Amino acid sequence: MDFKAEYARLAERLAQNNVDVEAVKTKLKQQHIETPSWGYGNSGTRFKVFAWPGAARNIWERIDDAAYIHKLSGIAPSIAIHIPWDKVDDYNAMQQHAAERGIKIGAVNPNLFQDDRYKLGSITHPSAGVREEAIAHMVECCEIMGKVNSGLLSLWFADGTNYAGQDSIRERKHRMEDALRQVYAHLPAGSRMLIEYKFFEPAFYHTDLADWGMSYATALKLGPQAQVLVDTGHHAQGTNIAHIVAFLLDEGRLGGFHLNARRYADDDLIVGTNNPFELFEIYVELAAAGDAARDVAYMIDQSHNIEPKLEAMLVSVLNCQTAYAKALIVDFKTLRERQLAGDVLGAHRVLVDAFETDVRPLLMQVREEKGLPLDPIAAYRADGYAKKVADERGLAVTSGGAIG
Ligand code: PSV
Ligand code: MN
Repeated sequence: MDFKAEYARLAERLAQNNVDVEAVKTKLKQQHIETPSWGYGNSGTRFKVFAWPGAARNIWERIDDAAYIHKLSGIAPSIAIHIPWDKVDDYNAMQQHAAERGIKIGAVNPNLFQDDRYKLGSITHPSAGVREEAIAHMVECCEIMGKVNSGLLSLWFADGTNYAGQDSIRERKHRMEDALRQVYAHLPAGSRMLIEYKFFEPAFYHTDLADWGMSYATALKLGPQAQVLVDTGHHAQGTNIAHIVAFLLDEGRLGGFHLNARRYADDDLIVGTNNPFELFEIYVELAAAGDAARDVAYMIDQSHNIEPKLEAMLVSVLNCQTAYAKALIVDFKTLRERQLAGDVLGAHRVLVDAFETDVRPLLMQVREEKGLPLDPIAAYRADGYAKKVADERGLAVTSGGAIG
């Protein structure tokens, strides 16, 4: 495609629509999507994990893969880690390995759901001994944050109950608050605690942090370093996530995202595949919030089952770029005028116009200015990296299922 001519036409049209194209390009160049270490290894459903040739086998290979996605996309300069999946003896070496490849270690995620002792919960467990072990693990993660220079402790709890009467919901709430208060005191200076919610699974009667309101109330009690993490897959069907995003942004408590496309439950599909308009709506709220959205962290949280790992991650990152670009080119001036005039469909039309705009020439222009491949997916497909890692790493033996 002769993108230069198309870009010139698009830039002209955007300028007529009250869009500062240079400012849009600057924002696109600063976009930052974090990829998860666990998205590079073999993972799938609880029924079956299909091994992928070349899937990363350890944190060093996961960092290599994350750096490769950053090299192609230019907007994925950090990798989230999950402890103990990514536990190492030498965290300096981990940070160094990442730095040499041009990326950083991002959010540190404690794992409070895979140990036998957590059958009845982690920090809400009826036994004080189990709760103490869970707290100690989170404190260990705060220490790791210091070692890898991470500013985010990202928390998700599988805690909840399966039957009415199984445990006291209110007491569990108090246990949760007590534990988080203790962990909060160990956060490195200037860092943040992100509190993720999920309305079901693996507990099905009640989940201790079931929705954004519960995470928000908890964050308010803890202090300004505690914020809410919105995992797009963790809502009931039909929930308006853009509304939650707008509300939390306005309250200064939107800490970050786990991005994915939810079809029925949780987080297993590539963000922006079946939900491009939903993703756009979310980015419109972020773009409209301007500086108030400055510190929001964007992280992919997906577990690919049948997709090639690297290409899936690249598509995920690029889908976020496309959605952000479309949000940035919204004619916010006309939108506001139409909103104030009560022009319901006229206002809606402004968003639809932006959503229907082909932003590929704009993204190519941005990539060219950043010295990146104009079409990262074509570059990936033409490149030998996937074949090289498949030859080197081979096909790992997998077990029956895994969390995702
Ligand atoms: C839980 O479903 C979740 O979304 C949490 O963020 C976990 O840390 C992640 O998936 C990985 O299992
Ligand atoms: Mn998540």
